[in-house]
Amino acid sequence: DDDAGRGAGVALETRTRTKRPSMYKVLLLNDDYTPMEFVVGVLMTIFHKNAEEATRIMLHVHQHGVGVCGVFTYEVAETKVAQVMDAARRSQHPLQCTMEKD
Ligand code: TYC
Repeated sequence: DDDAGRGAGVALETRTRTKRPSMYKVLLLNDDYTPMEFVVGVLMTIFHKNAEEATRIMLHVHQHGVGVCGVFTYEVAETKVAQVMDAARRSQHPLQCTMEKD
């Protein structure tokens, strides 16, 4: 006895619902004390920028007060912020880093 095309035992298909994750900008804030070279180092090591791009972002922050280091999913952005804040604290620099929804 076969099923003769009635579909016995075949799981019903369910619709795959995909949704793109919200993205978050990681921002660096200017201050009067953190050395420019330290900020460039942070941008190179934590955000994988080359020396030219890191310098461009650092100078933008220095001149405008705030600048974007990158745009990431929530968990990645949170980790980047924590890594920057930890590096700043360990070096006793007042550098601040935050995130905001894109
Ligand atoms: N303004 C700092 C200085 O003159 C440099 C600096 C740039 C600090 C960017 C923080 O996010 C920053 N040494």
